[in-house]
Order: sequence, then structure tokens, then C-alpha cells
Amino acid sequence: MNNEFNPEILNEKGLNLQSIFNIDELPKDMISALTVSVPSLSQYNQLIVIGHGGKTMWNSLSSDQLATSDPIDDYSVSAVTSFINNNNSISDFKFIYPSNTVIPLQSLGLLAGWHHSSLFRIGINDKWGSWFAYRVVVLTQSNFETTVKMEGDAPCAKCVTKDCIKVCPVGAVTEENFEFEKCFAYRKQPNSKCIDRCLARIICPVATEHSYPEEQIKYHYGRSLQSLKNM
Ligand code: B12
Repeated sequence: MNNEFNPEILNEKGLNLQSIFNIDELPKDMISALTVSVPSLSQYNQLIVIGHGGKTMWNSLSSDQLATSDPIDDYSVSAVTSFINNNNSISDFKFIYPSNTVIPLQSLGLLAGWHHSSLFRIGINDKWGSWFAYRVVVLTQSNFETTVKMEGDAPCAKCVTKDCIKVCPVGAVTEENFEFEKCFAYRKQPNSKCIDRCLARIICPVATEHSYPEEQIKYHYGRSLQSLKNM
């Protein structure tokens, strides 16, 4: 018999996307990729991907006033740790994201039904638009019912206006591919319009009601610009 997952604690913290997989039912290439990063994978039977969609996480995080060097990671790990401590049916667990190794988050999102490719490269779906991200991946010894894949078509396939292509100042967004070098080089210029935002992501008409608050957009793009400058 399956145990109850009871995600209320996570939902309240804005970690409102959860997808539970049985590890032995994951595609072979996913298991191979995970085994490279996590040699102890076989000690666990389920994998849970947790994400945030929309504004709730940021609003809750701000009120918690976390002033660490990685506030979102710390907040997410702390919330998931409370969740696990309150759930008697998890007998063992291991966080594999956030971590220093690359976990194929968007490929897991594809299996969960959260991820469809967008022309501006970030994953997108009908419900949340591109306003979601992956916050925690945890391996567990547990017996939860697995999550049904989120339904929905790839939003960009039915988009007629393709405003994301028109608005990108350097033509990095095209029908065929996303030109990373153009995007990243322009973002680093002092007078760039993309220092603290992505105009293509903002103009996208999908699920705009979930777009992040201005402060959150600036935060993420400020951090990512710093990473680009450090490369
Ligand atoms: C490295 C990385 C970056 C680097 C990329 C630089 C580089 N060349 O290495 C930096 C720090 C710049 C970055 C920035 C951003 N990233 Co990023 N990034 C990642 C990360 C950790 C690993 C990707 C990787 O190396 N994959 C392995 C290689 C082999 O596969 P790949 O798909 O070809 O990877 C390349 C691209 O993914 C690209 N890249 C990564 N993120 C982004 C975002 C955009 C918009 C673009 C154009 C490219 C890009 O860089 C990778 C290496 O070249 C992933 C998380 C993950 N584990 O997947 C998040 C991830 C892809 N990023 C994400 C996001 C949201 C962003 C930002 C928009 C900022 C933010 N957090 O809101 C920015 C904006 C980018 C821009 N337009 O400037 C999200 C996407 C969520 C979604 N809905 O799909 C992810 C999944 C993280 C998460 N926790 O959810 N990122």
C-alpha cells in the first residue's frame, strides 16, 4: 500500500511542484546519467523532483529574511528537510540537488511534463509559462504513489506572434536555435538592456499571471550575470 505524500508544508513555502518517480522505472539513459553523479543511487527506490512555480516562493523567502550566500538553495533544502522530518514514511534520503555535480534537471522536467523547449531556451509549460525552476532533487526510501505526468502541449508550437524573436536586441532567439554566445556577450556589455532581465522571457504571453515579481527577476538575472562575468 502507498503512503501519503502530504505536500502541504512544501506548497505553503511555494515549493509547489512535486513529481515522484520510481527509480527503476526511469529511462535507462536517465539512470546512467544519474549513476555517474550519484554512485549510491541504487540504495534508494524513489526520486522526488521539487520545484517552484510562480510568485509564492519568493514572497515567502523574502519574509524569512535569509541572508546567506545561497538563500534560495538554503531555503529550499531547509523546507524539504522539514517536510521529510514530518513524514514518517521516508526511512532514508539523500539530496542530490542543489549540489556541485550537474543533475539533468530539464530532462527530469521533461519526464514530469513540466518542461517543453522554448525559443529562449528556458523550459516552458502551459500552466506556469517559463516562471518555474527546479529547487531540490532528493532520493528516498519510500513508498509514495508516483506522480502522473503533467499534461499539456508545447506552448511555443502554437504561438503565432513569436514576439520573443522580435524583442531580443541581438537576435539570439531564432526559430532554429538559441545563440548562447550572442546572448551572453551582450548581457555583459555595460549598456545592455538585458543586464537584469531577459526581454524575450518577459514578453512571452504564456501564463503571465505567474511571472516573477520585479525584485525576483533582478535577483536571478543579477546572479546569472555575475556567473557569466566570472567564467
Ligand atoms: C550552468 C547553468 C547556467 C549558466 C550558463 C553558462 C554556461 N555556459 O555554463 C548561467 C549561470 C549563465 C545560467 C544562467 C541562467 N540560468 Co541556468 N543553469 C545552469 C545549470 C546549472 C547547468 C546547465 C548545464 O551545464 N547543463 C549541462 C549541459 C551539457 O547541457 P546544456 O543544456 O547544453 O547546458 C547549457 C545551457 O543550459 C546553458 N544555460 C543554462 N541556463 C540557461 C538559461 C538560459 C536562458 C540560457 C539561454 C542558457 C542557459 O548553459 C549550459 C552550459 O553551456 C542548469 C541546471 C541543470 N542542472 O540543468 C541551470 C538552468 C538551466 N538555468 C536556469 C535558469 C532559469 C537560468 C537563468 C534564467 C537565471 C535564473 N536562475 O532565473 C539564467 C539566464 C541565462 C541568460 N540568458 O543569461 C533554469 C531553467 C529553468 C527552466 N524553467 O527550465 C535551470 C534548469 C536551473 C534551475 N534550478 O531550474 N545558467
